[in-house]
Amino acid sequence: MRGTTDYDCLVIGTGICGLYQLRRLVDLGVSVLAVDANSDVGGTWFNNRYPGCRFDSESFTYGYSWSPDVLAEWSWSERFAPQAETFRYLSFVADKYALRRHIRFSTRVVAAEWDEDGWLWQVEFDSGESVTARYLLTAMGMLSIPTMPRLEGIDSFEGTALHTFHWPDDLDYRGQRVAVIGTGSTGVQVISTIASEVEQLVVFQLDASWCVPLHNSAIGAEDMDRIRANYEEIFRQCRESPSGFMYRPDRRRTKDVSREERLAFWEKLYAEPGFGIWLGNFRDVLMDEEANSELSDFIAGKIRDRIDDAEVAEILIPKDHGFGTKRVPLEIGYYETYNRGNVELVDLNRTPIERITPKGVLVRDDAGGQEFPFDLIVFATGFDAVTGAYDRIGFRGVDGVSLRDKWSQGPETLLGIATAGFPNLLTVGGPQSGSVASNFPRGIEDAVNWATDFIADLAGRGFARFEATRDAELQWVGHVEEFHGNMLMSRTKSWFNGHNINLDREVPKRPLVYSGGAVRYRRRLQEEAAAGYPSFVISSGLTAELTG
Ligand code: NA7
Repeated sequence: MRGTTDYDCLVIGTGICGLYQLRRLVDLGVSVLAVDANSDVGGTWFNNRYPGCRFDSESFTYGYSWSPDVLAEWSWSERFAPQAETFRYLSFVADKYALRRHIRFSTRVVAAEWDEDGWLWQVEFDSGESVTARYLLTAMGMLSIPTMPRLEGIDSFEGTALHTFHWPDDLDYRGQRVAVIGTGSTGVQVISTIASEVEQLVVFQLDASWCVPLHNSAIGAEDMDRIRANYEEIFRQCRESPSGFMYRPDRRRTKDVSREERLAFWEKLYAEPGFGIWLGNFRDVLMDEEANSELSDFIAGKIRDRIDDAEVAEILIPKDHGFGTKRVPLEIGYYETYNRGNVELVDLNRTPIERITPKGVLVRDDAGGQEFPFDLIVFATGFDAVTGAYDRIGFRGVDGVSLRDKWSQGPETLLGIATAGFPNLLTVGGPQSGSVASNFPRGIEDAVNWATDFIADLAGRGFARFEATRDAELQWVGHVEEFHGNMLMSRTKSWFNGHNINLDREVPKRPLVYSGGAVRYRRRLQEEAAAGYPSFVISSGLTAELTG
């Protein structure tokens, strides 16, 4: 054991991942501090308070599976719970396990430097304070750094302008003239929620999203009793599904059945709640162009059916990617919103934004330009996804190497949980892990359990330093690339691939997400542990170095 430290473990972030990680480490009996830039727990569910923000994962498959007490005591009120309820849920868990006393809130980590002499992380906060920890665990979420468009005049606007991530609780938008820029999952939720309450809503759309109905419903006391009695089976289904949801791809290929049967199957999926039409579809629809194209035509038909104005419908049908090859937003009456008299759609591919003016938004059109006046401009323009939170912290590993430099072409990780050259760092639920492209909580429970068992194992054997080997890391990155390359998703301009026009950087060359599925990911983690962690060099500092 080298230098002494303030803490055995430091956890960055107390969202759904960090809270559980904290709970496991407290339980393990190690000394642990968690820090969060926010003033309370909840991460994504603390920050995103925009109108309409809610799950599109079923509430009862998003909640933690690890606590029988929480499962017994907590009741969800809707199949897809709104943000406020999810925040309450995480707060309830924090209270129940008295986790807040281990958390330093309103504290942002700005730098983390590996000290090779002491075998410890020196972690610096925005307050200027710093602490040391033997192990550093990052639970920073994958969409925690919002990005604003780079538009001329953006600071000149005299009304209210904000990113959806920073929506204040007391913002009254009723009766106002509102712009929403961006039509991903967030924009779609905001638009359909506020349209009936504002005087005028203008939606500025770059590329359209393929949206399908959420079909939300209330969960009554009896429903909740049934869910509770069924939790074991629900979580079993999630565990056995590649997506981590209850939906499993149908074993058939699109062309295994007649066109009538396919259409009937798609009608059924379209009428059902949740992600079934995306994740429970024929097994080739997200990999085979022809299969995907036929499904896309089916969804396009649904969009046309729901919109009165044929021209507006055409603008809302994506032309640059097939259904499901980007994150599919689930919606409540989204398309019908465009049938309202107070809602207008601006296609930015035809009439791009020239600038933000003191009064509103100026677009360039054939006639020269048109200015839309607004009281409120909402930027639903997405995030510096997956690696953004890592890039914002000055991580320095062995020999002072910067993580930002190492990942400048995209992340390189071992099992999405460690990276060579950065000893004693566990990127829980991080880039290239199984949680990123699947039902997040299901994936993070696997990662947190693995990380905790790893630390317990190291402590039990008197080891104080671990580092992923470069060979094992390259193998994992190759494996991630292979699976990613098979998916049509790998070719789209989406945050899954690090595409973001608001950032001054190239699109990463390496995948940010693991597309091999949650089942395979869990198996790989388990194999690594069962084999005694052969992908790491593990050292005690007292005896000769051992390779795991
Ligand atoms: P997304 O899915 O990244 O969507 C961002 C949207 O904003 C998307 O429609 C973008 O168009 C649009 N955008 C981004 N920058 C601009 C500029 N500069 N001008 C106009 N339009 C722009 O983020 P969300 O917050 O909706 O969803 C993130 C995840 O949260 C979601 O996937 C769920 O997992 C929960 P583009 O697509 O680039 O053409």
